[in-house]
Amino acid sequence: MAANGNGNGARATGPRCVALVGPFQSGKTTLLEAILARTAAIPRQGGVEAGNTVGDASKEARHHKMSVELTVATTTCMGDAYTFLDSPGSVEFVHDMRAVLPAIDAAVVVCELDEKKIPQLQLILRELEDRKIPRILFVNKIDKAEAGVHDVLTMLQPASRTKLILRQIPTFNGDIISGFVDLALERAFVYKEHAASEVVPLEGDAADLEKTARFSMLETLADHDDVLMEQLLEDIQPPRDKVFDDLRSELREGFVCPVLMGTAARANGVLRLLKALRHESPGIVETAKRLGVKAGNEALAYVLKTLNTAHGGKMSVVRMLAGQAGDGTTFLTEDDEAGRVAGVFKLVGQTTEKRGPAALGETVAFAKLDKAKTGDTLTAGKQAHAALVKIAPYPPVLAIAISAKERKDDVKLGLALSKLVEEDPSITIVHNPETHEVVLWGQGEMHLRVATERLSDRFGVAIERRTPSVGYRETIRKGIVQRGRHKKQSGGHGQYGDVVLDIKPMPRSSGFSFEDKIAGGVVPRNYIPSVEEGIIDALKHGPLGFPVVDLHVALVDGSYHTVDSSDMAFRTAGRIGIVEGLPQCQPVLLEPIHLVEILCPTEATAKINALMSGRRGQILGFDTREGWDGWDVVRAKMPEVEIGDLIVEIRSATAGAGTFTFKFDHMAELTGRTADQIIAARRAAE
Ligand SMILES: Nc1nc2c(ncn2[C@@H]2O[C@H](COP(=O)(O)OP(=O)(O)O)[C@@H](O)[C@H]2O)c(=O)[nH]1
Ligand SMILES: [Mg+2]
Repeated sequence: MAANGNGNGARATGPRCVALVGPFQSGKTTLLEAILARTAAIPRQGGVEAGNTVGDASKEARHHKMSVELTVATTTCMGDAYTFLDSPGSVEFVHDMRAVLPAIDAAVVVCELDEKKIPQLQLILRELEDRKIPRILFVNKIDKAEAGVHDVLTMLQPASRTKLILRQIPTFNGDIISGFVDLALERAFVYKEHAASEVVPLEGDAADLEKTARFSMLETLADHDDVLMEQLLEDIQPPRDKVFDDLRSELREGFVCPVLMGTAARANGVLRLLKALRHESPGIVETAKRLGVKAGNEALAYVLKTLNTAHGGKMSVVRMLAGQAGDGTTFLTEDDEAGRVAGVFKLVGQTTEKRGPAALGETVAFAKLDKAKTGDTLTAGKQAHAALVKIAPYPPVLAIAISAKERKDDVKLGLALSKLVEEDPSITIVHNPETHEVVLWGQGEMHLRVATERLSDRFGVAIERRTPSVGYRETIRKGIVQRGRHKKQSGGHGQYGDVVLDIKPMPRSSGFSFEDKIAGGVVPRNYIPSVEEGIIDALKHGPLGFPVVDLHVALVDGSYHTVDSSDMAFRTAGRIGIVEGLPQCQPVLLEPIHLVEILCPTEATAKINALMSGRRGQILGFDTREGWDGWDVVRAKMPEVEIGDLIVEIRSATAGAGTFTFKFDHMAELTGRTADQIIAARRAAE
């Protein structure tokens, strides 16, 4: 138990690292802007609409008017250095957020009073809860909030497994929220645009509301503090310092999640938020403890983000978890050399400023750590520290096939792709040996679009993109005995090979098997492997245009010529046997069917079921999602081709919160119009 107010000691000191997280469009980038302006890191607060924020300054972010990657900005607030990490809220870029979580002291979860965004908020809070990261909710856009004060917790609590406590209540001027009462300070404030709020007397209705709200805040705190509980029962007013101590220790212990509010766009409520961070959030000492870092002299750092700039320079944004490091420090990753630091920088978005060595707790960029990747644990010295945490990216859900527009860029593309993955491990690259496609797997449409934009903007490779091929196959429905004869007599040496093949269909997923049934040496033994090779070669491309599977071929008869027969000739004979035989075997298309599991908020389950049925899905059933109130799991079998852009529709049916995984299940025969179209398209492409 925390208890008694002195459980966690005084306020943390030293440099902090705080992530701004939350649903898409909740105002994180705007809040960062307000914080930077408030702390004089920038002269004036820019806006997302105006396209002049520190957060969304990359070419891709400006272009799409949304955050598409992590922004790092360091500022000074009341004498302490604070690095804020503005994380993209879109689920497609969520790995940028997840990757920083291990190294932060606390998260500010920016949210709105909007029912539709609750599932997304829930997803983010889950992640923070699971990783035991202290978090403060900042209810933004309070200028537009329609829900009454009393609705705040009713609406938000279902998203949080940790008890929320309302730290502030709004005050009104008519219908408009004009300020707030801080329940711990017991002080009323009136918002001033882009300036500190003004203290006003706490009186009238506000004073009554404050009493009730404060009491319920204290009641929640008392759940983990027996002394406070007794004071409340005996109607004793707890001293203000005691309340602050409890707020601090219970936040750090993960017993509560305080809720503050404001309007980032006008910098309202921002100073209070900064003060809450200053007084209540933990610092590097607690964070290192959370991560199990053994305090030593050796420098230890965690890579929050990797960036390859257009000019070829590489930057690793790190948080120092132990010791200090600067120019010339050589680092190891968990399993390799990371490189030697050549330049230490302070970051404010796109602006970099050269600085001295980085001390414990600071968040800086190191230049030239050639092999460091996002998520790596870096150690100076001879003995590499084990990886502190490895956050596996979510499995990718959408793919595109890409190629360099110009052949000469092929090698450059290869290099650029490996840098892309180093920066963003939620991208996977798969080479399809059958189709020679390079397939880029990612977290959604925008994610893949931004990835290809980066390939051209940052790495200078223009890209062409296509829908990746589906792994169709074909098989046969009936058998045949077919002769394959290759005979050429064109002066000099001729060519002669002659085989008889017994071709038979086999059950699904038996692949291909070959059998030698030659008796009496009618085909000499040394030529038989060549016959098999010829067959295998022909099966790569069946009569419908796809690889042929699930058949058995026996070599039953044949003949040879003492002079003209050769490996080559028998190879060709084997090929001819297949090419001439298969069209008579009722070839049929096979399509891959996957087992799909969709996770969605319950209110979307019916929509999801309809969506799956509409895409030739066979629903296997649905269940409540274990450990997740208000969520379901839908299971279905579905053709691969229908899964192609499934994520786009799942997200639109679930306000971005739903997701799915899939796993190959079986190949199924496909006939009729759909099959005809696929075969025709294949022919047209050849
Ligand atoms: N009314 C109002 N709008 C805001 C506020 N904060 C942000 N916005 C707007 O909300 C939208 C999303 O903001 P942004 O900071 O990009 O959200 P992010 O996706 O969380 O980074 C933008 O159009 C902002 O101008 C606020 O406090 N009040
Ligand atoms: Mg943003």
